[in-house]
Amino acid sequence: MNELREARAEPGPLFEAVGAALKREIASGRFAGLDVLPGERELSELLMVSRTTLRRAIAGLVEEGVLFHRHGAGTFVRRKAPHVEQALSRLTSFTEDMRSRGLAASSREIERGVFLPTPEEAMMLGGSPRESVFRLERLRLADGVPMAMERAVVPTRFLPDPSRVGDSLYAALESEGWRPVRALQRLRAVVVGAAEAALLEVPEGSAALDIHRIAYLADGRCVEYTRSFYRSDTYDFVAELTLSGSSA
Ligand code: 16G
Repeated sequence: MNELREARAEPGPLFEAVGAALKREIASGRFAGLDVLPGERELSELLMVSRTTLRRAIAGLVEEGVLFHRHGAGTFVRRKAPHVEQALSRLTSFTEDMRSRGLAASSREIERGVFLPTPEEAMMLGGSPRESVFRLERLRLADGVPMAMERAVVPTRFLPDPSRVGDSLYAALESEGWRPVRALQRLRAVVVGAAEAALLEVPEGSAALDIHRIAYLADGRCVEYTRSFYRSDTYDFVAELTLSGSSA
């Protein structure tokens, strides 16, 4: 931490110099395998600065998005998220998308169970409000970095045994013979609130894509309604456009 100590010699307010030095350390990969920053006491002793100065330096880096707080767990270094280009014309699953890019897909489950649909879900699925749905809300990660939050609902008649849904919802639907073949998707830009920001590990107020997907079987029945929030810094959705009436 010699470099951090040298921060004291830099001109300007001390907390800014400490912040800049911490940033250099992070960029050099010092905390790479660790993710969580050492505790306040340890850092302030190493830097020979007061806890107040350290706190101001850390607050500045949180504002810049270099660090983030996780309630009750400490201050973490924001990991660099993979950047993904996603064709809007292909009906693929998150697991397949990540795998095809050599990234390891994983999920953190937030909610899973069989429920009666909310009025919005029943409407989107075009079904009866009395027909139960399997609801699965997950944080989706690529190489351990949060990319999106997804809340999927599937009428239980297509998934009679939801406990068999493992890492991939589409794989489970495929094994039942109900994999969707067509989908309508609506995307719009939103700003994430505190709860989503904490899960997605982005600063509160960051931009995200709010995506609604309604997916259908070949016979036109609706099999899935999913609402997702995709981090806008990790995803580019790419659409191919052709001249109307062109045969190409
Ligand atoms: C994608 C889909 C989502 C689908 C999920 C299945 C978008 C915007 N969303 O993330 O609707 O439920 O894939 O992924 O593309 P899984 O098979 O890995 O669970």
